[in-house]
Amino acid sequence: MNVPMSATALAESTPKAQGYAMPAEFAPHDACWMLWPQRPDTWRFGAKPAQQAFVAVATAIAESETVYVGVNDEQYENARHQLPPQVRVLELSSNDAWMRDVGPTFLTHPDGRLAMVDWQFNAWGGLDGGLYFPWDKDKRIRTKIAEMLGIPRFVAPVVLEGGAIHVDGEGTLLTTEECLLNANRNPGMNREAMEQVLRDTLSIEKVVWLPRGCHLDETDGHVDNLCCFVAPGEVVLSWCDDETDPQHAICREALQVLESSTDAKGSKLRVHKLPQPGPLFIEEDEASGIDRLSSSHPRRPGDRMAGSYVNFYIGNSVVVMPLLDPALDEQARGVLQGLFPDRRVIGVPAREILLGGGNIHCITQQQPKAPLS
Ligand code: KQY
Repeated sequence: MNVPMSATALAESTPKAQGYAMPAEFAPHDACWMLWPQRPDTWRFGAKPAQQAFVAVATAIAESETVYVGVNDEQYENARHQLPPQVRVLELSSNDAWMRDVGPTFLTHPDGRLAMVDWQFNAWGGLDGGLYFPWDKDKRIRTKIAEMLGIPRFVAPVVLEGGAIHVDGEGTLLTTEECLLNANRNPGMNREAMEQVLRDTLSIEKVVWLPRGCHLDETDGHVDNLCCFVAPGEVVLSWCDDETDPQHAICREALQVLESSTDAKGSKLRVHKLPQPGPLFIEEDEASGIDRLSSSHPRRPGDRMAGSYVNFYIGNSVVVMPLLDPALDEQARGVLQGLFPDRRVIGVPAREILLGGGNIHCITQQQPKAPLS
């Protein structure tokens, strides 16, 4: 019987109807999925410095779970050589390296089964503000992973990237209006219609809508760069004290929403603040190493980058956080260590990842442990 490789459109049957739900990132994992950076219009100097940063991230995560890195064939030997032996390298074509967004949103069933959601993908905005063209290989990644794992794939009718959502695993989802309701993702869709899709797909009950994501975030405000759950009922929010910085108003707005929201269980949310690094700008010598193509987002000297310590990955026994600003790295590490007393917080130099427009959370995707596996 060929059930595992089935693809189901939400109109036929929903994950919720079948008993699946999306677990929180802090629930146990079986593995973490990543991709290998190589395109020279995203990553400077032929992606060599970014590859070193990805190796450091994969190595840190591999301390507590299996890490798979998908690589285009022409980079297979190089990736295999650079990554340590405990990291599993496999051929998996992609247009770039943002597994959070092009990879599966995994679901688990109380009886131990695993499934995934296959969202629509248009490279963060399609031909209206999207980040590159084409994105055909990215679009096939979820199907290929479903085949590899032999799990059902639910095809959702909305454009959504994994970095646009966070869940607490107890019925609450955090997102931004700026991204999910953007005309370049889901034109004409309102909150109610989107909430219905999220309920049916992820089995959540309550959506907390933040108005906007980080200032100048090229993803149109992914929540994973601004705010995330660290435990049920607790979130960490990137925080900027400088009233002259446009990020300040965004943080205040988000804080107001969070402090006046309750989660799916009716409990008030506790908000922890994490300092914002920088502001950080692309340097002349950094931009000079990046190819400028008309088919991709320009990365120019002086452009402000949406740096944030919130863009970290929660592994089974580690938290892997970006190091972005020597003046604040240690303070941010201390905050995170306090929030995750049972995990070791590992800082990885991550400016090279930020130069590509995202960070550690954006390049990783957890595969949860199915409850009875
Ligand atoms: O925020 C994320 N999840 C991904 C950032 C992708 C940036 C593409 N250049």
